[in-house]
Amino acid sequence: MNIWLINLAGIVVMAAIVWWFWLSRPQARRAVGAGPIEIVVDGGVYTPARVEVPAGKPVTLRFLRKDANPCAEKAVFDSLGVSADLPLGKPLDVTVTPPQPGEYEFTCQMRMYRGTLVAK
Ligand SMILES: [Cu+2]
Repeated sequence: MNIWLINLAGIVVMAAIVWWFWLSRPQARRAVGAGPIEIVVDGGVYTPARVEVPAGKPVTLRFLRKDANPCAEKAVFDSLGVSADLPLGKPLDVTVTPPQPGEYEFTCQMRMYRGTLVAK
């Protein structure tokens, strides 16, 4: 095979990896209801990855981690000063209070898993 073609294939794969982990924007969205909001941690994505919540009120997110990869072991709400260790296969409730309307990101410690709290 042509060496340039091989290089090109490598670049395409790297671009796809960069896009998947750092650039893609999750579209899933769910409005808050009563009780904890379940978020599944698996396959490199939080499901749902976008959660609408009321601003100024405590909201409980129930993380269910199915991914054994150490990459998935933390949920960090950087802007809210909250960090949680997620047990594998066991739900963990994390309560946060977004102080005002806006978007609050939550991620794994390496920022590969990424989700957004949308406070309204
Ligand atoms: Cu990670």
